[in-house]
Amino acid sequence: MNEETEIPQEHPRAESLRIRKRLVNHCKAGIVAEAGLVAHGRGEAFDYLQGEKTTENAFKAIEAAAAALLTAKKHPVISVNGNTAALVAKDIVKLAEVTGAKIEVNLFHRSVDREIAIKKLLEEAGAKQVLGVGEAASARIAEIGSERRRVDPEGILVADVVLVPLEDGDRTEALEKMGKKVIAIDLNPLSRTAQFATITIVDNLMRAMPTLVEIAEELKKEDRSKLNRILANFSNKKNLGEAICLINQRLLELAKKGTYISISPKARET
Ligand code: PTJ
Repeated sequence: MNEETEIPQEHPRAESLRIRKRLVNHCKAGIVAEAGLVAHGRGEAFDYLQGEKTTENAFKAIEAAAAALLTAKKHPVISVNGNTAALVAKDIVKLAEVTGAKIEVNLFHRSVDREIAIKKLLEEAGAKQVLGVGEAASARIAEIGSERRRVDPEGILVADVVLVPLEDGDRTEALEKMGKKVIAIDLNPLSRTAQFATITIVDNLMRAMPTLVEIAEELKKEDRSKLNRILANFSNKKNLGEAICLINQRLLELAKKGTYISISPKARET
């Protein structure tokens, strides 16, 4: 799949257009759900509001997420859906290697064909084992209404820490009720997922995942007491509040500067 074609290099939003093209191509290839394209649009809007960069606030959550993955008591699981596979397959594999996490396909718009296509993509990216495909998702989580309730008995069902990049809130709430730590990556700090998760990384998946790999590699060298301290000092409620304030502040600053007011500076002076 060549997502580079047809996007002019000099276009001011070339990178954003390339990512859209990649998602559309992966949708045509049966990896991304049609609804995944809509979800991406919502994410883009929130990314815009946050200046399209990893904030200090997101960095704190990434550090806590790495600590949670590295201190998992049973084993952590990275839950993969269509958008995540299309955007960060290689980082998923790297993160699984660094943290010892298992990789499980778990879809909202479930179809076995799509599960198989996602598994193949992950294997091409280097994954040795991919859970949750077809009959392997033989366990059920009763509290979840959607098709996401079908899980692998060797994966999400028994995991104590689950990373759910790009999610719908119901499953996050159900997994939390089961006593699992849920790490979400969601650009929308107001979403139900963001609000219910144990640790919410309010950042773009494409920036957050490589950073998470890097931080996990660094923290892996530290002793457990340091990791426990990072977790104890992290408050998701506080962090989400800060993420919302940051959007507010940024908009106020932009409005003050008049950056987006379409009158000439001269006219503004008068
Ligand atoms: O592949 P499937 O069948 O599991 O379907 C996946 C989708 C994404 C369709 C499903 O999980 C869904 O409907 O999700 P929602 O409820 O639309 O939520 C997606 C959230 O992810 C929204 O809050 C978006 O702001 C956010 N989001 C979208 N793209 C990104 C993102 N967050 C981080 N990075 C992104 N690139």
